[in-house]
Parts: sequence; structure tokens; C-alpha cells
Amino acid sequence: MGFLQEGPQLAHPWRSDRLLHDLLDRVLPAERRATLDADLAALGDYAQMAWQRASESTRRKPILTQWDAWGRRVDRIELTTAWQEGPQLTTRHAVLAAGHAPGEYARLEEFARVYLYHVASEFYTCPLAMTDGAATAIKASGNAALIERALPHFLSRDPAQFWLSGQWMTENIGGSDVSHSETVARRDGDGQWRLHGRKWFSSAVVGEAALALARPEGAGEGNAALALFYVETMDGQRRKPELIIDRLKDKLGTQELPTAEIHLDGLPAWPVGELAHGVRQVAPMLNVTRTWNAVCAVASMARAISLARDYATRRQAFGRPLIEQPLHAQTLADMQAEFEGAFALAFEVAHLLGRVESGAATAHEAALLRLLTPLAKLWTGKLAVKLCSEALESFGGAGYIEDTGLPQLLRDAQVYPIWEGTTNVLSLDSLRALAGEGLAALRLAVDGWLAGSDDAAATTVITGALDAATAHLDRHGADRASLEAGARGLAFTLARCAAAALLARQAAWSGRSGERRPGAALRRFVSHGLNRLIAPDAEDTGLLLG
Ligand code: MFK
Repeated sequence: MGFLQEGPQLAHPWRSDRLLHDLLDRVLPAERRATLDADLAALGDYAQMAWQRASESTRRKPILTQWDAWGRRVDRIELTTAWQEGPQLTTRHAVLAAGHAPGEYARLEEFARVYLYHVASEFYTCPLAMTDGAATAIKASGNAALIERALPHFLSRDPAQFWLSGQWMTENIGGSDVSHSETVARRDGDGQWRLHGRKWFSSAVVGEAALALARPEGAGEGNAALALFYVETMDGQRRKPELIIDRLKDKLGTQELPTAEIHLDGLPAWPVGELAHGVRQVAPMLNVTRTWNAVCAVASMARAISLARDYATRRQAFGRPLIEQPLHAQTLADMQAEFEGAFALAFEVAHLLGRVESGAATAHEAALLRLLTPLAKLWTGKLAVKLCSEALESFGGAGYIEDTGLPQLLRDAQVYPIWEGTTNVLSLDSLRALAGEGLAALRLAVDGWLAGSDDAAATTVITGALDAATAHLDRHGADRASLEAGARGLAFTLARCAAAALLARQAAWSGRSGERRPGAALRRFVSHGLNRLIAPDAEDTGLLLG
């Protein structure tokens, strides 16, 4: 046999991750590290095992069986091995429970776990995110009966007690715009609310509960008339007959995740809060799942870059390893710098979330969290697709071949910009946050993050881009159409400014112990430019679409 190329090896996701170690060293008090380290090491071990297992086995997808041999409706879903392992593994390592523990570090400690587990989970993290979001929204509602009923299951450390929750919003008539939702809530003769309708993307259909938007019978039109309901899906071991699974979706990626079309034929339901303003009530859930989205997008980037770097040391071309080829090395370093910015922003959101929820945050930090959450989601989602695509290309033809496991990274990454709100929907959401104290909070935070930096050149670029964004808002703020048309460019600019300033903070901290790599990431990131503003031109837009 002739030449055989060695494939990439996956470095231990926890032990080899300089960024996560530096972050936790900088932020966490030493006494919290011991228990956390044990969980992170175990999740890193699992991720490495799962990568090895996937390379030695045939990929599977969930299978829906709707009828048994005797004609009984069963709607049984067989899950992949990683999904079957999910409840045991995540409760043992307290993935969700950690995020709801007291103190400002709870969310940071939760998302460190999520980051290490995500790719190996085969998107079991999707229903976990929704369960976390449901717990957060139910807590925010103050509904004591639901808190007592659902939270002990959602946050359980015992797999036998653990429940997953879905988030049933999207219908055929609308995903981004839910205002025309057709699902109706009716009260039966016993006063029990029951849901009737069809939900079009139900990603946690194997779960035991869900939060669902529905229109109470007789309520008016529009989204203000929608209410948020809590439902349970199981009757002991059997799925409730009022919940029917019509089919599983055939998706580009996340194929191990059983996303279903369902209909509800009188499923019992309980209002989470008042019988209106359901979107407002579900917003805490959306903001939590968007944080998951950002952290998981960053985890996909980490995986893609780790494999691409390893391969560059094993693959020779033109007489030397790829890593020694100047253009290949430049390309990988460019990816690394962008990834480090995304990592810094996603984990800042995680830490801020914990500070706000624990009551440790200032009012400015609460406004900052409201703005950075959509910015982190929209920017990291797009970047994950770009970096995964670049990583595949760095393998040449092998990156296009299914059984290397590489194409899956790209196909899976394409979901990040779509679900939980597309890039444009999230850009518009960032305008909601900017209408409040968002920009002032961001400017204040950036000043603080830059305070210890000795990189004057980077500081000039960051403050210059922030000034340009502020001027853009001043110029277009009064004209809604123009503001919306430029919202994506504005959001990318603000996200990049925040990320660069966070890199500057990390570089200053690391520089004190002689660690120079974060400083290099800052310089390279800033050299890619921060300003993505566009001048909206409605006339040309009209001509181009005419
Ligand atoms: C592995 C990673 C894990 C990720 C998990 C993935 C799970 C995937 C499953 C899904 O994809 S579920 C579907 C997710 N669907 C969306 O994300 C919907 C996208 N559409 C939006 O985000 C719209 O902005 C939204 C439907 C939320 C609202 O649109 P509208 O009709 O223009 O709402 P409106 O009237 O502006 O807002 C209603 C209220 O909600 C307002 O408050 P008030 O009633 O007090 O005025 C808003 O301020 C508030 N609101 C909206 N978004 C908010 C928010 N409040 C806080 N935070 C937000 N993000």
C-alpha cells in the first residue's frame, strides 16, 4: 500500500484549552475551582471519547415509529447513543443545576460545562438550553405552584427525576413573527385549560414538559393577546394522547436532534402568568437560550480550529508540514484571533447573566446584558459558519468527505444563525436594547475593559469604531426604516468593539505573567477591522430588487 495520511487527533478539550483556563483563573475565586475542575475534566474526557467513538461507528439518526404492529398509535422515538447518555451525564455533572446555584459565578460555571460538552452531545444541548430557559422564565414569573412543580425536575441532579422542557412557539404561519399564532387555549367544563393547534418546530419533543404560546379563546388579535402556558407531555411511561407527533424534520444538520412537527389535540395546560403578553413572559427563556446558542457556537469554533491545527502538524505539502507554510499559518492564526474574540464575548454574557440574576450587578450591567445577549448570539452564529467552513477547507478534499466527521461541523454550525432568532431578527432585537440604556452601558463597560490596556493602537481603533457607531445611531435614529436597514452593520460593529475591548482586558491580565498570546489575538482581531457600519440607501435597495 502507498502513502496513508494520518487523520487529525482531538486534543483534550479541557486540558488543552488555554482560553477557558485563563478565563476561569482570572474570574473565579480559587476555592470554587476544585469541584469545577473535576466536572470539566470529566466532560472533556467524555468529549474525547465521543470523538473517538464517532470515528469508529456508523452515524445514526433518531427514528420515529408512529404505529405498533397491532395498529396502536405509539409515536416512539429511538435516540442515538449520545442522547441516551445525556440525562445521566448532565445530571451527574450538574450542568443545569450549576447555573441555578446561588452566587454571581453560577452561570459562568454552567457555561464552562456547556462549552466542553456541546459538540459531543450531538445537540442534546438544544433541549437542555430550553429546559434552562424554561426554569428561568418560570422563576421570573413568580408562579409558586409551577416553581414547586417543575423546577425540582428541570434542575435535578438525579437522572430518574430529571425532565426536559421544550419551547413551543413556531407555527406554520410564523417563526420570527409569532403574532398570528393559531394555537388556541380553551377551558373545558372542569376549568382546565387545553391547547389545540399545530407547532411546526418542536426540538424537545422527547421532553416531559414545554412552555407554549397559545391564544386564549376569545382573546384578540396580535401578539399581546398570546398567553404563555406550561404543559406536561407524559402520563407515566406513555406520551399523553393529546400530543401527536406528525413527523420528524429532515434537516441540513443537527440530525441527531429529533425536531418534530406536532399537533395538540386538547393537551392540558396551565398559564404561567397573566393570560396575555406571552412573548414578554417567554423573553427570559429566549435570552437564556440565545446565550446557549452563543456558547455552543464558540464550542463549534473551538472544535474546528483544534482539528485544523492538529492536522496542519501532520499533513505535509510542498516539502514541509502545513503549519510551516506561511499562508496556511496566517489563515489559522486569523481564525484563532476571531475565535478568541467570540469566546471573550460569549463568556462575558454568561458571567453578566450570573451577576444580574444573583443581584450582584449594577443597573448598567443589566442594560449591558440586555444588549450583549443578542449581539453575542448574532455575531457568534455567523462566525461559527465562517470558521467551520474555513476549517473544512484547510483539510482540502478530506474536509468534504463525510466519514472524516468534518462536514458535520459545518452543517451543524448553520443552525446557529437561524434558530432562536435569525441574524436580522436579533439585529432588530439589539435596536430594542439600544432604545434604552444599552449604548451608554456598553460605552461605560468598554472604558472599564480598556482601562488597564497598554495597547494604545488597539484602544484608538476600538474607541474610534464605537464613536462611529454612536454617530450612526444619531444620524439614523429618527428614521425607523433607515435604522432597521442598517441594524445588522451596527450590531456587528458593536459586537466586534465589545469583543476587542474584552480581548484587551484579557491581554492586560495575561501580560502581567508574561503570557503574550492574548495580546497577539487582540492585535490580529483589531487588524481585521471593527467597523461594519453600512450607510442605508433605500433607493439603491429598491433598484437592486426591482
Ligand atoms: C445548542 C444551542 C441551543 C439553542 C437552543 C435552540 C432551541 C431552538 C428552538 C427554537 O428555535 S424555538 C424558536 C425561537 N423563536 C424565536 O427566537 C423567535 C424569533 N422572533 C423574535 O425574537 C421576536 O423578536 C419576538 C417574537 C420575540 C417578538 O416579536 P414582536 O412581535 O415584534 O414583539 P414585540 O411586541 O416587540 O415584543 C413583545 C414584548 O416582548 C415587548 O415587551 P413589552 O410587552 O413589555 O413591550 C418586548 O420588549 C419583549 N421582548 C421581545 N424580545 C425580548 C423582549 N424582552 C426581553 N428580551 C428580549 N429578547
